[in-house]
Amino acid sequence: MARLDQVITNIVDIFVEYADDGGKKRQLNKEELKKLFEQEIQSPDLKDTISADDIEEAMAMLDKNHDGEVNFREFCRCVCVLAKCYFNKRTGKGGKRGRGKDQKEEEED
Ligand SMILES: [Ca+2]
Repeated sequence: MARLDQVITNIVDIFVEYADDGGKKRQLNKEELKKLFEQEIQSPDLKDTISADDIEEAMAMLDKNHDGEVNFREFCRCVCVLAKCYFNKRTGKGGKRGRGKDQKEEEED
């Protein structure tokens, strides 16, 4: 598989695997989100952006429609935030951004 094929397949597979673990299907509740972060994010820089250690903050940041769960669309935003974090690190752009629930979502650089 090509690299982008792998990325997309992984994003969907990870979401479905954790979302269907228990509770409502196709939605990540707080416990599932915490488990996902703990097991699927190891890089210190990414952990610094979104972490299982402060699951309340992460949930508040991701749960845009305030239903207490993270749907696939909200999960994709999460992946996007993490990707931007790594992009900024790799290109030396930005700094400590992408934290907190006050972050503007569709921010353009
Ligand atoms: Ca939600």
